[in-house]
Amino acid sequence: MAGDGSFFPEIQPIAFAGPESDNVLSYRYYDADEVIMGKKMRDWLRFSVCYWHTFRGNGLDPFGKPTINRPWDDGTESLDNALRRVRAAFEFFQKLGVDYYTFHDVDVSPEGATLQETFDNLDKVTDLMLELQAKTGIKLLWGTANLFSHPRYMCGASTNPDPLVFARAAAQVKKAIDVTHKLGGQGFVFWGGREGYAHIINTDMTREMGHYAQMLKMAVAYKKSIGFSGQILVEPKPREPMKHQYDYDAQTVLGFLHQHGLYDEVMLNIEPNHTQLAGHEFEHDIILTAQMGKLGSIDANTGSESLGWDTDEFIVDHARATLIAKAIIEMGGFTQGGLNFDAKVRRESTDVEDMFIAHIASIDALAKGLRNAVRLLEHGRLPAMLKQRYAGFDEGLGKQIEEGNSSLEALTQHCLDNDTEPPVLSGKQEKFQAVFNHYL
Ligand code: XLS
Ligand code: NI
Ligand code: NI
Repeated sequence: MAGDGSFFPEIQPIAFAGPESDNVLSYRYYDADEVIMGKKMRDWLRFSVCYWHTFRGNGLDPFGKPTINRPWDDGTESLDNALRRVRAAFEFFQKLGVDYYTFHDVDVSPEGATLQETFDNLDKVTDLMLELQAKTGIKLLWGTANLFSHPRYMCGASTNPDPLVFARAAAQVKKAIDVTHKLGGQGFVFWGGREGYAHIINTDMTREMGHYAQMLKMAVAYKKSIGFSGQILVEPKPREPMKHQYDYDAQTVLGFLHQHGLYDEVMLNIEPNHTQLAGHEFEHDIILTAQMGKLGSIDANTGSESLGWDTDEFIVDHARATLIAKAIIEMGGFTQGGLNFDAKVRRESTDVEDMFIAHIASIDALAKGLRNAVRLLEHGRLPAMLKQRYAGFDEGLGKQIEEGNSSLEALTQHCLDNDTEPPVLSGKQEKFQAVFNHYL
């Protein structure tokens, strides 16, 4: 084990035990090295544990104090505590059997009295992370800079009205890209929690968005200058903490990237709980970006229909997991992204084993989703039904429209020459839903 195996003495490495297993500390559907549709399950799903919830979450909520105390964490911001936490984290990743993890700079290492001291701390902690990566084979999916917790960022980081705050954010981004590169990370995420506003009356939106685009351009330029080959990602979210956030949803971000000439440089990291907050259904932004070739990675979580905030719950629903897996397979799998559990145990789930059970249950749901999606796609019935629905665009008049070879005049003439109402074609939603359920 990564450390001396002493952080989780009660937990054995989690193994595949098959669908009949009633052991919640085993996998029923996730058999990492099993090849399905030409790829190992681990390579289709590329599971990742996030550091912030799983190793820094303590159950604090706006109404109550922390509920969760971990035996390896003494609650201080000392370097020793940070280093011990890293050892616990790697043992957790290893026992769970995931290949990847993600982190913010401030999750892993304490901020110092000066910027230089903060950088030095991060160097020391990432040295240990690099050592444990080499020892365990666990890899960094992506890194990021936390540009939202510190009070200096209360009015935004890249969109702050004060250029000195922008500069400070830039320094933090540069360092976070440096350590991500050092650790061989496959991506770098921008989640703009404070990039938005609390009231429009004191906000110049177009200036702020322009500044944000400049930050992304600097990151792209810097990435190229140091030979960092990971993807730069933006993670949309419509609100929380700000009342309005600029990266509202996937379509908004894609339009923003286009506007600023960043479309080909930046991918999207989609979190379904954020998609739900934007008023869409869970799967909407994943399917949209997957089809457009812009789905870089997924923050695998879900919200509660009855709650209006980012509850970051683990996905356990097989239908939803199947929709995600289908989108991943249809885009040919991830290249540098994965399924990152940006999810937390409930504040009432205070046992150490709950950390394992939560991840195992979600890994298994997504693995079941993958198996379902493979059957659905290999069987071909649902894809054929979908293709049939649009068959009119495969030939003749439809093809001319789709390929841009028609005009209002030509179509008017066509309608006058064939002056009858188009036939009524059923949308067949219930049939599609019924067939989809065959594969769950
Ligand atoms: C918060 C975000 C955050 C990002 C990383 O809602 O999901 O956790 O994934 O900064
Ligand atoms: Ni996220
Ligand atoms: Ni979130």
